[in-house]
Amino acid sequence: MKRYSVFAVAREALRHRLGWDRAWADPVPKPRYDAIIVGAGGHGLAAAYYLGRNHGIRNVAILEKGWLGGGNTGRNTTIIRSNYLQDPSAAIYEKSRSLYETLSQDLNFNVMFSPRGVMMLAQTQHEIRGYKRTAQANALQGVDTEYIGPERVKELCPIIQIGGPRYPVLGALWQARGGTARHDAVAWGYARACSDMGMDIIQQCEVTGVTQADGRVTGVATTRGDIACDKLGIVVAGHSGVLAQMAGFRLPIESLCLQALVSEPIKPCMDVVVMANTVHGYMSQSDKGEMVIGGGTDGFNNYTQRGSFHHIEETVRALVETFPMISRLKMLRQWGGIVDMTGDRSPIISRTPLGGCFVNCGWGTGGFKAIPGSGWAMAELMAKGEPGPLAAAFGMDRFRAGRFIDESVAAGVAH
Ligand code: FAD
Ligand code: PYC
Repeated sequence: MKRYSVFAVAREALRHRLGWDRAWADPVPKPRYDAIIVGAGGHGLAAAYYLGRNHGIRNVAILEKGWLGGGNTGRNTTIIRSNYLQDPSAAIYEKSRSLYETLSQDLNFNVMFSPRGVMMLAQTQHEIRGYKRTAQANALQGVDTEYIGPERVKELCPIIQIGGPRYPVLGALWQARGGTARHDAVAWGYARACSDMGMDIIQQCEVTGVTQADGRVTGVATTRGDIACDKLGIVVAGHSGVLAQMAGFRLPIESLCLQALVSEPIKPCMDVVVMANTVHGYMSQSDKGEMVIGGGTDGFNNYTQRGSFHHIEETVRALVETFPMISRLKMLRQWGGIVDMTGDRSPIISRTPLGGCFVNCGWGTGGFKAIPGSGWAMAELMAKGEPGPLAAAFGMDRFRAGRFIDESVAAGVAH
C-alpha cells in the first residue's frame, strides 16, 4: 500500500493522479479462512484490523451483505465520549477514545478526529445529581470529565438559551477531550489497512447460514457460496439476532430504528457537541456547516432503515427551546439505522454456545465511539478464545447471572 502523505499528494498532482492504488481490493472469496468476520461495519473491520496487527492472524475474510460502512457506521452522528458510569464501560470507552486520538496516524488515513468537547446538559435536579455522580465516578476511573455550571455552558456554546421556560439549563457534564470523527473515514481507514495486511473484504456477500459439526463452527453459507473457517465473529449490530438464530442460539437484543437529520449548511456557530437528554435531542455542527441533529429511538421494534416525519417534528420540537435558532433552518435530509439494544444498554463481547463462534453486538445507540476499543477487545477474544480485561465483564452470561452493567443514563439517547 502506498502511504498517503503530503509528498504523495504533491507527486500525484504532477502526474494526473495516475499513481493512486485502489484503497482496498475486491477479491473473490477463498474456500477457507482462519477467521471470518460477518459485518464490515466499523466494529467488524476494527476487529479484523487488530486481529492482524496485535495477534498476527491475517488469513481473515470480512463478509458484508451490502457495502462496507453502509450500516450504522455510515449513519451515525459521530459523537465520541467516554463519560460512562460503570468501571467496565469507562475502561473500554476510554481505551477507544484514546485510540481515536492517534487513529489517523495509526491507519495512515485521516479520520478527522475532532476533540471539540461534548456536554450533556442537566435540565432537571435529577440530572444534576446524576451527572455529578458520573463526574466523580469518572475521576476515580481516570476519565477526564467535570460538572460545569450554566454560565460556563453558555460560554462554551453561545447559541444555547439557558433560561428556557420548560427546561432551563442548570449545568452540564463536560468532557473536553470528547468530540467527533468522520464516520465513513473510520470504516474506510480500517478497510484499507485490513486489505493491506492481505485480508479479504468481500462486499455484496450476505451470510445466510452458519455450518457446524460437533458443537463447533465450520463455516458459513453465503450468497457467494460456502466458505469454511476455524473461527467466526458475528458483528452485525441490528441483525445480530438473525445471525445468532442461524448459529443456533438466542441473544437478549431488540432491534430498533434510530434516526437523525441534518439542516442546510450555515456559517460556523457551534464548536462543541451538545446532548440534551431530558428533552431527547442532541446537536453538533459538521465541517460542512450542517447542523447534525438526532433524538430518541423509534418506539417500536423494526428493521426499517429510514426516517419518518414524526421524528423530525418530535426532535426539532424538543430542541427548539434550547436552540431557538434552529426554528429558522431548513432541514436537508434524514435517515435511520437499526440499532441493537440490550436490556442494560451495554454491549456483548462474548463467546457463544457454539464453539469457535464469537459475538460482538449490543452497542445500541452508542457504538461509533467504541469502534477502536471494541475491535481491540474482540480481536483478543477471537485470537485467544478467552476475553481479555476489556471484554471480560461483557459476556452474554451476565444476563443469566444478573450481573448487569446498567448504562441507561450514560447511553444518552432515549429508548
Ligand atoms: P454496522 O455499521 O451496522 O455494521 C454491521 C454490518 O453488518 C452492516 O454493514 C450490515 O450490512 C452487515 N450485515 C448484517 N447482516 C449481515 C449478513 N447476514 N451478512 C453479511 N453482512 C451482514 N454511536 C455513537 O457512539 N455516537 C453517535 O453519535 C451515534 N449516533 C448514532 C446515530 C444514528 C442515527 C444511528 C443509527 C446510530 C448511532 N450511533 C452512535 C450508534 C453507532 O452507529 C453503532 O453503534 C455502530 O455504528 C455499530 O457499528 P457496527 O459495526 O456494529 O454495525
Ligand atoms: O452515544 O453519544 C452517543 C450518541 C449520541 C447520539 C447517538 N448516540
